[in-house]
Amino acid sequence: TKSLKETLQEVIPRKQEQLKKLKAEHSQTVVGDVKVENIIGGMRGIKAMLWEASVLDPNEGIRFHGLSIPDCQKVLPTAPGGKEIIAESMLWLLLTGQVPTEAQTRQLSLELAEKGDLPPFVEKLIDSFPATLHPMTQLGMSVAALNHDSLFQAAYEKGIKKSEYWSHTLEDCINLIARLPALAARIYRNVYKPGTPLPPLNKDLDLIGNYSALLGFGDNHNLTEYLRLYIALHGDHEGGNASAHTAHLVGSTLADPYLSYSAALFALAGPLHGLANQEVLRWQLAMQEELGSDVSHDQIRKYLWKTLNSGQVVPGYGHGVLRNPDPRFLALQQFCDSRPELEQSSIVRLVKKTFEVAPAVLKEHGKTKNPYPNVDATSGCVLYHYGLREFKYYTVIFGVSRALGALTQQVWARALGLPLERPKSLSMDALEKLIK
Ligand code: FAM
Repeated sequence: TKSLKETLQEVIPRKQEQLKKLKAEHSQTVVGDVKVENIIGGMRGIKAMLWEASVLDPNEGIRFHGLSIPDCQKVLPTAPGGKEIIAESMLWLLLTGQVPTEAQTRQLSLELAEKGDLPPFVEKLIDSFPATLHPMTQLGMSVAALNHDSLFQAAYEKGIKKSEYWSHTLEDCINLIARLPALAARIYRNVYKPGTPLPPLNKDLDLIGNYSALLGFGDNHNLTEYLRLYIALHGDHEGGNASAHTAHLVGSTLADPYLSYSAALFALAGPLHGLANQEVLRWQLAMQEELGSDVSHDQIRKYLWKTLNSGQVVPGYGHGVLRNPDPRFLALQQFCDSRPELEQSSIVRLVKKTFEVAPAVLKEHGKTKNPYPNVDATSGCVLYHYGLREFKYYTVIFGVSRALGALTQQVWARALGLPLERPKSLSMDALEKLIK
């Protein structure tokens, strides 16, 4: 079976050709205009960067090389004995644009398990963090420290041709993804279950099968399957979201993938981005605390207005691009609908009931361009139901996942020879001079 690298060796020249043609024939073609509202509004909606693996349609949601989430659930290989898509088959699709065979998927799982051990100094670094240091800070610092072993950086210092950047980058990316389960699970064990043993990586398991086992949930088949789906779905969401864009920008300076992804994790740690899944649980549990476990639509409506009138956002709702319910939200809800014990879970039911009233409230409130749920509105409730209750850890799981998309782009940005990113900034005075 053709390896990931051999498959990329075939695909990359075709995409390089496509870029060359675009440059030759269209570099001066205008694709949109820039208004003052874009400059002062966080560059919302400006078409300004290349990102190969996925494109986000405001109404339809994400497509990975043209495949919707239901398409992926039909064609991407699962774990042995599992039903949900897994990190390895999603990573293969993101990187190559092709659906891997079962054999290629198993080969990649084995390679990741073989490369998953942490350097002792990183284990000591993680063990030195106080349990009060936020898990996302610990994750970002530990990923940065792994740059100690960056093959791209070592090769770059020796002097390599631009045409070789992508293969050294790929090696770093595979090594980093392989190490995320041990890294993220060690943080979880230190903060929440100090002293419990961490099992060695199991060569017969997929990446997230190992991650679930290291978290101590290996015997919970449903939670392991949920983590597989959760991590496959959160892997990539176009290039402009804060974590993906950060990795892309930092990588464009030829900082290695470890430094680039570490930077991305600190973007993910923001409450308006990845930390929202923590904030959703905090908000849902506070609502349950106040209203009891069998909450009516009207009580939820009142609670939503209380949140809004106190000047807070409703976490898990709204989106910078989406203008419909997030298909990732719908896919995770489907996971719940297909499992009776989840249908009866009070926290899962509360998320569902909130979805039945929140859009109308946000529409009436009148500010949110997208009054519908994003993936964070539901991603944590199943973890909570199955006993992974430490919701300050939830964004770390998101951080394990987002590596799939952000690191895919590191390989492609190097393979396409994309330059250093450097948009033009203006002061308000300069802007006023420009528009007068
Ligand atoms: N609840 C209350 N107000 C909201 C809101 C929400 N869920 N979403 C947006 N708004 C407000 C927003 O604060 C802004 O108000 P101001 O003019 O007073 O600043 C107004 O509506 C227009 O904002 P927008 O254009 O609709 O949204 P943005 O593109 O500026 O921001 C989000 C997008 C996601 C940051 C925003 O919807 C939000 O804060 N959502 C809640 C936090 C959240 O769920 N984030 C996770 C997003 C998820 F996709 C992810 O990255 N993991």
